[in-house]
Amino acid sequence: MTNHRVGLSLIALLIVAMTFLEGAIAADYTVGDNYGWDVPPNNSSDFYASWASRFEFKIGDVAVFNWTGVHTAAQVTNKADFDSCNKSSAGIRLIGEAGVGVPITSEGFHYFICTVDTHCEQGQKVALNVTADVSSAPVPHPTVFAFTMVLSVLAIFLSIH
Ligand SMILES: *[C@@H]1O[C@H](CO)[C@@H](O)[C@H](O)[C@H]1NC(C)=O
Ligand SMILES: *[C@@H]1O[C@H](CO)[C@@H](O)[C@H](O)[C@H]1NC(C)=O
Ligand SMILES: *[C@@H]1O[C@H](CO)[C@@H](O)[C@H](O)[C@H]1NC(C)=O
Ligand SMILES: *[C@@H]1O[C@H](CO)[C@@H](O)[C@H](O)[C@H]1NC(C)=O
Ligand SMILES: *[C@@H]1O[C@H](CO)[C@@H](O)[C@H](O)[C@H]1NC(C)=O
Ligand SMILES: [Cu+2]
Repeated sequence: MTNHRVGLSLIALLIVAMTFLEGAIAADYTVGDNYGWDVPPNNSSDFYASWASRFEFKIGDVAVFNWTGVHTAAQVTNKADFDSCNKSSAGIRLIGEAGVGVPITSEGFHYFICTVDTHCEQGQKVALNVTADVSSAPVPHPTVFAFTMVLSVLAIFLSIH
């Protein structure tokens, strides 16, 4: 077994370890914690802003919108439409059923509103400030992960032969 091969397999193992680690670092955030996604309590229009300010969202995180009753989670593309609760915003995207998880795949602000009645105007809206921290890069695509695994196994195989 040459030093060269030992080095190669160590690098491969490191890549595998980092791949797992990156997956582990990505976090799920239930918007509003136990309160969930609803018209804010006590007319506190800054409820979700103060919730969001407690976290540093990273690419790879997932925002979970959990609700009971009649609500929606919809993403709008810009701050003006977020500020004005614009339900006819160009590019508005309805997210899905209660409990839906929205993977965050890019940095910058991500804007979500409820489109039911005046819920958004009453404060059922949240802006997530997402940063691309190098220590928590995007969760690798399964294909990339599988490819890395194959390469690693190959490198280890070569190193012991
Ligand atoms: C919320 O605001 C409405 C309208 O201003 C008011 O009638 C109501 O009492 C407020 N509720 C609370 C819990 O402060
Ligand atoms: C609403 O306000 C009341 C009275 O101030 C407080 O007891 C309650 O915890 C508040 N609810 C939430 C969800 O913050
Ligand atoms: C989602 O909401 C339901 C009903 O309020 C609650 O039982 C459940 O624990 C919530 N799930 C999360 C992840 O907060
Ligand atoms: C809402 O969005 C639509 C489509 O982008 C736009 O035409 C309209 O002016 C917006 N309304 C407000 C109040 O910003
Ligand atoms: C968004 O988050 C970044 C990194 O934490 C911070 O530097 C920036 O000031 C935030 N932007 C706003 C408008 O809060
Ligand atoms: Cu709502």
